[in-house]
Amino acid sequence: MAASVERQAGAIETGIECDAVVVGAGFGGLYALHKLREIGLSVRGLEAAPDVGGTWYWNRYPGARCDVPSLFYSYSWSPELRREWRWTNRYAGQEEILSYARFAADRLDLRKLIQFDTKVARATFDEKNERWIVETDRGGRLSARFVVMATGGLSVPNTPDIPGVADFKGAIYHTARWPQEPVSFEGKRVGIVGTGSSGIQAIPMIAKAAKQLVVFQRTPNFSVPARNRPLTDEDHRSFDDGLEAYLASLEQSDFGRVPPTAFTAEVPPRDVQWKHYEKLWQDGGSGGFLKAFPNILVHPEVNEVAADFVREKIRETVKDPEVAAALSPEGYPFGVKRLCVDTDYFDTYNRSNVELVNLREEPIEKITTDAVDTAARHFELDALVFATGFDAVTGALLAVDIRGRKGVTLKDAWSEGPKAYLGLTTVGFPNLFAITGPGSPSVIGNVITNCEYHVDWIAECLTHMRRRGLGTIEPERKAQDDWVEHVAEVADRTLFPKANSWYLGVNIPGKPRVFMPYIGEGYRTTCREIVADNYRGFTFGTSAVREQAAAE
Ligand code: N01
Repeated sequence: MAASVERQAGAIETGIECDAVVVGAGFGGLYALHKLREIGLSVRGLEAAPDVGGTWYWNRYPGARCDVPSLFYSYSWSPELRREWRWTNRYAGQEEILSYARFAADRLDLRKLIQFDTKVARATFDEKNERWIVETDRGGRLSARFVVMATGGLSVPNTPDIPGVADFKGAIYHTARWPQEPVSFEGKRVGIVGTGSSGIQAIPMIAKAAKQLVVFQRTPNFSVPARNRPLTDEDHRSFDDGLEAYLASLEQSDFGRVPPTAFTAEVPPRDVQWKHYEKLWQDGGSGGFLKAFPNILVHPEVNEVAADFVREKIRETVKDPEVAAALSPEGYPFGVKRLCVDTDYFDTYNRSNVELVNLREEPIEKITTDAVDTAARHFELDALVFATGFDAVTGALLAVDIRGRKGVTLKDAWSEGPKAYLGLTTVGFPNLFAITGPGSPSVIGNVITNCEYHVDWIAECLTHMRRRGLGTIEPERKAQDDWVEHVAEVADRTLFPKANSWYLGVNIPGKPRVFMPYIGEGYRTTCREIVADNYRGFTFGTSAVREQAAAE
């Protein structure tokens, strides 16, 4: 394998030959570049944005903040990075997380490997030469044995096609494509569509700045308080004291949101649950809630108590009972759409400049030059914010025209839903890896450590291939089908499919309704066992050996 290829600053890359192309320079892509270079591969990164950071580059809307505690939302693999970086808040804001990504890229000297402002348009597998030809929107063309898609599970924004939106003369923003320059809402009448995690974070901040804020809500969401605060020396000390155990637990971690005990655990008495939820509410954060009882995401009776608890909190917080009722999620279980974490979200509806519009009762009919018209009312606005989410998990993978063996497109291969063995590889697309792809824990839990695990797995696999002179890897059809079935079966045993969430792709018109993340326990154990069993379920090609031998 060739030595590392460095980028010529500003040049449009063409004719580059390398071992691996890494698409995306978020946390997954940056670590992939580092790790693959470390094992001796020549690597090249391509990134659509002008900078590193991935989702944290784009999602710079007011209030954007992580809901995984920052001490854990960090690379776990590097003691140096850990020593040299000090988080300031329990939950880091977007700016600080982006600074951390920049710090990691600089400290690891990765920028020279990345071509920024460059989108991958097409990746075609050249069967004869067993290489991927990667073409960019800037006319670049690279050839690589391996392609690592580190394109992120939440990176392609979803903007609903509301009649008249193109006529709106005021400013239009999407939370996932927020401008670089400061946005001022002072003195403005602002409308916001969407009350998922992004909307729930942005609404309190916009409400403080705007003259008037109209929230267009289709589905109320469960949300719990973040109780963000500055980290103290004691917090850092206690994290450091527990570090060894945390790293060991990651190694053993099975990620799963639904533990094996979920199906046998007893139903705890309502008052026991209520008391526990009260403590969790005061502590803040979503992690405790989702693990409060082993069967909380499986047993409807247990789940309903958590749902009642949050509804009660909404009633206690929101002064107008009608608004409180409209904000209360009903008809789907607690925690099976991504649980939101907020700062003063429900309290914001007590402000006199904030109005909630319940789209279940009065759907949006059209947008005009200066207003949003619902079935019942006319709202004149100066600016509109779409907090309408993403084409999640598969969106960024399918946005690239990927063609595998016999010219089959990934779009066709996944027309009935994504099919990937362990969420990493797909039949017919040799040497193409997805980091946090569908059928892996992907967007569940701590995405940074999920990414790290996939990168380590891929690096180990490529080392294995090099040692044995293997040319290609791809899954066997049966192994892939069995895994896809297993992912669905695990989800079907839980309450997750009972909500119309982006986990199922239902937010995107025409997207097959398939539960995309793997939510069972045992993911890492399964991956380890498969490797130990000589990569059970994978087929390796050996033609590169012959090529190499011929060349020598
Ligand atoms: O997107 P969402 P998000 N008309 O899909 C509504 C991560 N994240 O960007 O539910 C009217 O959750 C839609 O309504 P409905 C996190 O994983 C993390 O908020 O489809 N409304 C919903 O209310 C999160 O889950 C953090 O009925 C329309 C909203 O738009 C994921 O990103 C922060 C509509 C979309 O909610 C996505 O969150 C932010 C229409 N036509 C994001 N179309 C943290 O770490 C859609 N909606 C804290």
